[in-house]
Amino acid sequence: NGHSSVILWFTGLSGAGKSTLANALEQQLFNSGKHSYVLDGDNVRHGLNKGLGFSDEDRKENIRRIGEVAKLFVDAGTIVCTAFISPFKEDRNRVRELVEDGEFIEVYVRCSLEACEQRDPKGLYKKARAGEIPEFTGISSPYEEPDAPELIIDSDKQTVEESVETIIAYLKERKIL
Ligand code: GGZ
Repeated sequence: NGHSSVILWFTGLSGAGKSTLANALEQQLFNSGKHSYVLDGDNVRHGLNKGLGFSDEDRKENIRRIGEVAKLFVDAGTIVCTAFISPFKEDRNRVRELVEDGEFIEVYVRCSLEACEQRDPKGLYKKARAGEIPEFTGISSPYEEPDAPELIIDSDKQTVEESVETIIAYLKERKIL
């Protein structure tokens, strides 16, 4: 329905590949002359949301603020890709309601806990299993799968390039690109 700036909201477990995918998409969009911006833990949790931890309450506030910032990007006419676990349905749906119909595109980066745990690029799952990180998503804190995401990317079956192509095709079909 003709919106040119949208929120691509990537959700999924730690290690599922949300940031990797969001950054690869941003690069691909840039190459085709379309400006976008990635919000992820690196530029949000260390700045705006410094001081928030990983309790249910803090995650909720983390997502609320990110949603508000993402809305500002949409207002400014920019495609924004957000890459946060965002484990709670209610919090994601609240962001969906912040913007116009069609402006929130939920991308579920689906990957089994087993595969994420096997990848464990930062050794966090190992620490969580050892009890060194409390409330770790998938281990000791819940992840609620989306009921009706606009897109599902099976990151343990699709390459990053294939996944980016899937998203680009969706955006073209929706006339966003
Ligand atoms: C989950 C944690 C935790 C706990 C630190 N649970 O793989 P990463 O390292 O780079 O991504 C994870 C990131 C999750 O932050 P989010 O802002 O995306 O989470 S949420 O949306 O739930 O607010 C992980 C690291 O932070 N990390 N402790 N306990 N992930």
